[in-house]
Amino acid sequence: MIQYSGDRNQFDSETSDADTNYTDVKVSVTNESGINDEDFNVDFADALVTGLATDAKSIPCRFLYDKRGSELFEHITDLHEYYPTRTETSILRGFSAEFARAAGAEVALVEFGSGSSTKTELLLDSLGSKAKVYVAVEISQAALDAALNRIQDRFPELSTVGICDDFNRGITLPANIKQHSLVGFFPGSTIGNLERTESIQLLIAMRETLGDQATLIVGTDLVKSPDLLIPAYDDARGVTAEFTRNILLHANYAVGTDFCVDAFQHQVIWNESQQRIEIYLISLHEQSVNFLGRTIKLHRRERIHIENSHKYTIEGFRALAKHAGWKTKDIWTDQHEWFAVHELAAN
Ligand code: AVI
Repeated sequence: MIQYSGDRNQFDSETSDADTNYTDVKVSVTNESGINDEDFNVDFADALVTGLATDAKSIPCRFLYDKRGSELFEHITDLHEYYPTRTETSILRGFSAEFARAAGAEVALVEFGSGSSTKTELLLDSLGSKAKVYVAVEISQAALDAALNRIQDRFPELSTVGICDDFNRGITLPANIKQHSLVGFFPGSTIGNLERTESIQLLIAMRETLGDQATLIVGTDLVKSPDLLIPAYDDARGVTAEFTRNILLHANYAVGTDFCVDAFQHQVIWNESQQRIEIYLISLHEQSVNFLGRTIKLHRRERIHIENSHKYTIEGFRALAKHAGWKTKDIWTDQHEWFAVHELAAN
């Protein structure tokens, strides 16, 4: 954790009730970053202190998703070059009727990292009256509220539960949903943004959360030619570049860094041996970044690693799921075999 040299509650300790009328005074407490305490993100600050201190600089990709980042990601999913969303959606359209026929009579659907919950509607549509409860686990409160309002309007009979948390942390489900058949839903190839060992840990945690009788539906992007992969992460209109660079604006806002965003270029690499897309921000010239009393120097062409997006073969992902204690059941894929939807069973 970060050690703060300043006293973050200095204002409180130096001011007494006797000399201040609090009802008339609007107090804005700032810390050493110059940012209001309520906006300051300690977790992000911690990650920047660690990630920028070494030669191999990095910022964790979870910080891509502030309000602007989430909006930009929604744009990415509509881009022609970004095939995963529309491909997975078409697979789910074909698969959901078959899945619903085989599902139990009373289903509780638990979605991890639900975002806008768009794909969920396909499953809920097919499940019809079998769907009793929808639990959405999402780190962004705004995204969670908007999605649950929309789902509730479309499916008025369904009980909805929102859990605003990071699904990587281990989620506790409401006790009363255990009476239903539990179906976990983890679409979008979000699992690809984790390292392989982290993916195994997450799949183990999901099995613990969902219980012995659960089913888990996971979407994974498949290994394919870099001719398709690179443009998917480096589109002609530059939306993905803006999405990546927005992480620096997020840092400026939430931690008080002074990143000059225009001095960084988005770079995408296909790492063949690791079977993953790697995204970096490259410093266009020698520069320094200041925050929390530190100065970080960057050479010309020095890069900051922002994100990995692992691609799996069908067999590779099934082996990983088995390693995490899941039984592998059906797999659905598209005609080009660009994307796969896996059905896993806890028992
Ligand atoms: C959220 N995640 C699955 C996306 C991906 O494809 O790895 C994030 C992304 N980054 C750039 N474009 C999309």
